[in-house]
Amino acid sequence: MNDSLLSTAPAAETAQHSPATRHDWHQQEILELFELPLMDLLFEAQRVHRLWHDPNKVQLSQLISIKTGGCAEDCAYCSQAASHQKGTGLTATKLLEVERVVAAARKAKSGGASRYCMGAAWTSPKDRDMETLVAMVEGVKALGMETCMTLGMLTDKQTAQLKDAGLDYYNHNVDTSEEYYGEIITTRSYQDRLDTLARVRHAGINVCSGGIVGMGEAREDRAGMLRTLANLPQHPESVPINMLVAVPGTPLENVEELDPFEFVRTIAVARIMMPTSEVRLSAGRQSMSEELQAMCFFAGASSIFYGEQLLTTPNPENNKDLMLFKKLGLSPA
Ligand code: SAM
Ligand code: DTB
Ligand code: SF4
Repeated sequence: MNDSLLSTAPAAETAQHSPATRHDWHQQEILELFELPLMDLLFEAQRVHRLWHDPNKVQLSQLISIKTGGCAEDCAYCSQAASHQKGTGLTATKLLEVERVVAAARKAKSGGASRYCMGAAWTSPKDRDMETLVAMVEGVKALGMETCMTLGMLTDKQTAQLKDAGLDYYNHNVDTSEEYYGEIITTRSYQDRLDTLARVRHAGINVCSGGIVGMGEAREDRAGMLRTLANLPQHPESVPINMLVAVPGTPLENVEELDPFEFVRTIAVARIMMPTSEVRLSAGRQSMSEELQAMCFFAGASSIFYGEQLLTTPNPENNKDLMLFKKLGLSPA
């Protein structure tokens, strides 16, 4: 269906500079999108989605935690902050060996993932770790997979080293609105995050940046987070929208659950505001029904985290996802 439209859709790189991508969003008009009757919002999101994406394809990214726990930051949602580990009981690990990471990537590729995303519980990498990180990027790339890393803040030199190694994407989330940010993280500022994103963009690495919803924030904050992302000089190529995984022992363990329709609305508004980006239905799928996930795809989600583990928490098994894809007529991009 819709083959003629799809075959003429411009490549996402070209589209980034098309008039369809706006960078001057106002809070009020974003809130007006959120307030639309759900059917109108979904219809508009799906219309925009079809201009730039194949509606029946979903990109699969797989995660690995290359260094777990013991993190000096205090992100309230995170199981890996050293200050929450007494409560979460998580065991910290050292940086994994390159061979182990490449072997796990090979397995992810044979399971169907096209991008491998390596995450470390760091404020920022140490220079002494760069050689290992570079070898990981080279090893995973050599398998023919896209590479992504999320390591915290980077210096210019580290960014250049990762670019030279062939890193395709760098993930660094703004997490929430500038206004709500201080309720969630006190150890580094919103501006620190924007600076890292600018550094990654400047180095010519694709940007992956999104955030988390369901952390007790208001709709204004969800709108504000999307405003920050869409008003960057260039939209992030990937926008992960995470539903909070409320990990026991973290300060957010008892936060009130977000209404699932509000989650769908957030995906739809992200799709409308950043039409050419990949919008990723990210953490939280383990506790979502198939129907809710299907609604997220209709709202414009074009990608998921695939594989039975996220970083420290579970994700649906491959078979379960593949069965859902079959029921919905979706296929991996
Ligand atoms: N330490 C690095 C950093 O924070 O930049 C990289 C890894 S960190 C775990 C990557 C992202 O995962 C966070 O920015 C957050 O958006 C997401 N995340 C972490 N814990 C989560 C949770 N419990 N639920 C949903 N998303 C989570
Ligand atoms: C992102 O936005 N979500 C991923 C990835 N980027 C690094 C991480 C989700 C983590 C969920 C909680 C956990 O497994 O620890
Ligand atoms: Fe550390 Fe990243 Fe977790 Fe924050 S989200 S505590 S920076 S691992």
